[in-house]
Amino acid sequence: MQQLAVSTELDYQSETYKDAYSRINAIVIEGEQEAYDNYINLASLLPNDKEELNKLAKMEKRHMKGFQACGNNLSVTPDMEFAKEYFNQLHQNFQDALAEGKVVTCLLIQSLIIECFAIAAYNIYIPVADPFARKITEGVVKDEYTHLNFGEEWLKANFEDSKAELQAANRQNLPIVWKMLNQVEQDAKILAMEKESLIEDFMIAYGEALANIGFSTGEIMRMSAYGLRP
Ligand code: Y39
Ligand code: FE
Ligand code: FE
Ligand code: FE
Repeated sequence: MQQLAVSTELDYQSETYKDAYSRINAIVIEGEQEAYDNYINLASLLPNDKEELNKLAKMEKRHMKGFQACGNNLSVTPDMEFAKEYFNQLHQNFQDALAEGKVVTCLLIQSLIIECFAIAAYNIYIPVADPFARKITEGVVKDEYTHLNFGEEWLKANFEDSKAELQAANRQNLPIVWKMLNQVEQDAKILAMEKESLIEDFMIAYGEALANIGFSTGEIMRMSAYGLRP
């Protein structure tokens, strides 16, 4: 599926664009803030990787500031209340796993699912973003691959012990991502981001991650379509 470069047809100053941006921009800002919190919390579960995880957390904080600047640049006030609600379920599931010391579930939620969601969203956004936001997002998406890689490497090194928990956590959390995508479909479309492209890019990134960790093709097919209702 190809996304045409329609950026020249977009009016970044129109009320329609700015209204949709107030929610998408807020989601991204809230997501980056939650990613920061999640890596700080992961550092407490994984003392051996504390330094690395604190570094990833710092990157997320920088991303958040970058996206706040993107909203500012368009004179958009992000709807943070909407965004907090938007992340509520994934947030709760991460907190529950954290309280039980379930590091594998925490890694699946943040370093696989949320990072792949970010990678898909940012790659689809870059060609249609305003020039200021495009530059910021190009820098950010490179970091997200580093974050995804951290999760992949850790889970690969602990694959046999993690496998069952990964499958359970996938079952619990992947349907939430599809629901989240459906929730922003209309706003994303106004920004010239098609849901089908987002799903496709997510599936590619997530499937590759599961393969790198050690899952078979059959397992990946079952896992990545779980809860998908287009
Ligand atoms: O690791 C990260 O930086 C992830 C927090 C950021 C997630 C961003 C979520 C983007 C969803 C946007 C949906 C637009 C259609
Ligand atoms: Fe296509
Ligand atoms: Fe980030
Ligand atoms: Fe990240």
